[in-house]
Amino acid sequence: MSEKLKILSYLTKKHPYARHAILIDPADQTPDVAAKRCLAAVNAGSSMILIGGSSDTDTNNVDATVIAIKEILELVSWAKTQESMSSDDLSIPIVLFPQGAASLSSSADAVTFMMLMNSTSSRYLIEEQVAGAPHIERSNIEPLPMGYLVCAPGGKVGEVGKAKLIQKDETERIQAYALTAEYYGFKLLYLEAGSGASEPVEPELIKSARKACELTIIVGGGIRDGQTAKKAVTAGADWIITGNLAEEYDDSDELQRVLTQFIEEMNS
Ligand code: 1GP
Repeated sequence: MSEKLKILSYLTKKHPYARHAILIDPADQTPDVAAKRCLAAVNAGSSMILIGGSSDTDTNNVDATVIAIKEILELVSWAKTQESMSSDDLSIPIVLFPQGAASLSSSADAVTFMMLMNSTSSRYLIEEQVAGAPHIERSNIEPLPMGYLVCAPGGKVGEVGKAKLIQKDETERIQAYALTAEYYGFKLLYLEAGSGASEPVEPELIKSARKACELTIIVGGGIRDGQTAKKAVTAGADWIITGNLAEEYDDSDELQRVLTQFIEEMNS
């Protein structure tokens, strides 16, 4: 298998259960705090670390955050090897989820190479991607082809990305987008309600997208507890992303407990 498809195959591999990823916004926390939160998440059973935000991220803060997270995970992984324990559970990919070409870091493992499909701006449909592609090629980070759809309420990313939001009852519209994503050759489809959204993506929208395509479906925005995550999983989500949830906890042990319960509940 090509080295470049390593993370994509990890993400798209069919699992009997849904997986959780923690989203770290480098604009909201120091690299040190981000690293501690990621360690708690990995210990709780999270399967990926996403790094991104819809404003105030740049190569500097993204790079510093990725490096701090890598260091803490490598340290723990090394300690486990010394104790002859398996370190498999710690080979968790660090994936950029960038707001644009200016917030890339060559230290990450991969980047969601995405089209904000329901944007009305050519900037988010194609221009940022063209600006970022040569940087990705030079850094040797793996691009993950992804369709990105912002659903109501949409939040900041909906505004910044000039999205024509997918409303709760627009099941046919989301099906058409899911098909389009598949026809374009994307492998992942991210259904986003916006970070900190008052309501998550409507489960009927997830169901419709699930019916329309075979893509790996990622759902995030406004998910704060395991029961809400479970509804998204039952509707067809393969991955659940939470960002704000972890930011509520400064104590790593408490965060680990909360996320352990969250992951258990979402697959119960
Ligand atoms: C935002 O979907 C993510 O891009 C996560 O949202 O911060 O609301 O968990 P929350």
